[in-house]
Amino acid sequence: MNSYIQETIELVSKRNPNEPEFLQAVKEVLGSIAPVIERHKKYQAHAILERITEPERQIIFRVPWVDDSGKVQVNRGYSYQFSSAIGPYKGGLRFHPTVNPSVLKFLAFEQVFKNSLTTLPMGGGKGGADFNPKGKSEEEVMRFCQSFMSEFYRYLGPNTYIPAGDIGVGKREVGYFFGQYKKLANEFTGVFTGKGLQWGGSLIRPEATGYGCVYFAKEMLLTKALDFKGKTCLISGSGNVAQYTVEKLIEFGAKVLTMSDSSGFIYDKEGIDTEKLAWIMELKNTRRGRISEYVTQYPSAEYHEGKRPWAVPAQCAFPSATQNEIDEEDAKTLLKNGCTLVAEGANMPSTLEAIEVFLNAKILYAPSKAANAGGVTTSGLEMTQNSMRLTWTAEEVNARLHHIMQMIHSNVYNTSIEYGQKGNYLMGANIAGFVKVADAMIDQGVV
Ligand code: NDP
Ligand code: 2IT
Repeated sequence: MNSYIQETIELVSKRNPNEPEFLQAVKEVLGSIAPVIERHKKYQAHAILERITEPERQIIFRVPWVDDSGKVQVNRGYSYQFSSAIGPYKGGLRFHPTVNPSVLKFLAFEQVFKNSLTTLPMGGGKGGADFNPKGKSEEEVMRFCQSFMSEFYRYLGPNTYIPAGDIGVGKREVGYFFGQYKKLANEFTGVFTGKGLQWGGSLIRPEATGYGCVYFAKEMLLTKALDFKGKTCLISGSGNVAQYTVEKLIEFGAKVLTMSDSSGFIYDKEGIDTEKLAWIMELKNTRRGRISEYVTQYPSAEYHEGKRPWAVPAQCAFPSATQNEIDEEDAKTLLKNGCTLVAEGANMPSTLEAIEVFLNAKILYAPSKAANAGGVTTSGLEMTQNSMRLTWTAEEVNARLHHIMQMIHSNVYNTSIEYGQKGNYLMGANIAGFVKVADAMIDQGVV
């Protein structure tokens, strides 16, 4: 490995002990950009790697709230403002009991390069709390969001930091955040994305990550003169990203076999069709139920408790739940069963070892920062509409999203060719995302 990269990885490991996810993301990015670091000595001369791996600002705060029984609860809130080299901090908020500095730093770090790929002017950030929304009442969720925002609002602004949703944060939570922000800041500005459609949200933002992931995968198939018709697909997760990935895959003629949640997965041999998907959306978005209920409604399907879907034979996989959900064994199983396309809807769903398996097999492997960039892209389009004080139609937003996903694909693909590894989307995405941010940092001096 290049010695500058090696030294930086050692520095990051020493500086950030006990942060395995963050270190994993740093290794994933730095491990594939050696060709550009060697070609352009300016990046080492300007200490870009040391700077780009250190967040510009990190804030940890107390979030006290009162539960329905009158008991005071305390959670921990975080804000990671990683890079503002090419725009204001932009990225989602995650509410999940596993949230900690390592998880949010990996997400914020990845977001920097993802946002760079979108072609839009957005820096990278991420935030959240170790709060578990599952099983909480509407009132508890609202009180928690308001308490979170009572501190978090200081760091926001339409030109400073514009959050959105992620795991455990959707339309409902963004509504409560926005209401509290508006009250505290006394201004109605486009400070969040993923807002309700009646008050500044963009059409197609809910669909954008899933649709974008399928658009990207379609471009990959096109490089081999293939399409989705009749292709069997595995999807993990059943939240925002998974639902709209399934919707678009059905539209493109694919056969969707699985969906999951953190308790297990369902396998429907006949395929999840539009009607079944509508039932799942109602189950998940309105009733907030478990995916296991699917087999009560559709008894010919199977439910596998405590398992992930990767052992079901299929041609394509769309991990859309969480980080490190595909390990080396899972990757080998997927390949053995004939999988030739993996497009990551979730952030960093494949371990470093699993990625190695995909790259060695030269299958169509789309890393998350390229494949799931459609969500933040459409957030960027929401910001544009808010700034212009107008709203585009669904057709217009969808066309722009589709076009940008095609541009991201060609940028990533052409970069992989430029650096001698045609079809290595990991290298292409990391180099293309890196160069724009690194060059902006050099232009702006040591800040
Ligand atoms: P949601 O909260 O809507 O859904 C998350 C889904 O993943 C649920 O089915 C959930 O199951 C499952 N899940 C969460 N944690 C785990 C876990 N530890 N093990 C197994 N399953 C789990 O989140 P999103 O759909 O928004 O996010 C999914 C992924 O996509 C995340 O990696 C996120 O960072 C990424 N992403 C999201 C974007 C967006 O616009 N929303 C944009 C780009 C990436 P359960 O209900 O049981 O917890
Ligand atoms: O990981 C991500 O890109 C997101 N959760 C969406 C971020 C955003 O600002 O829309």
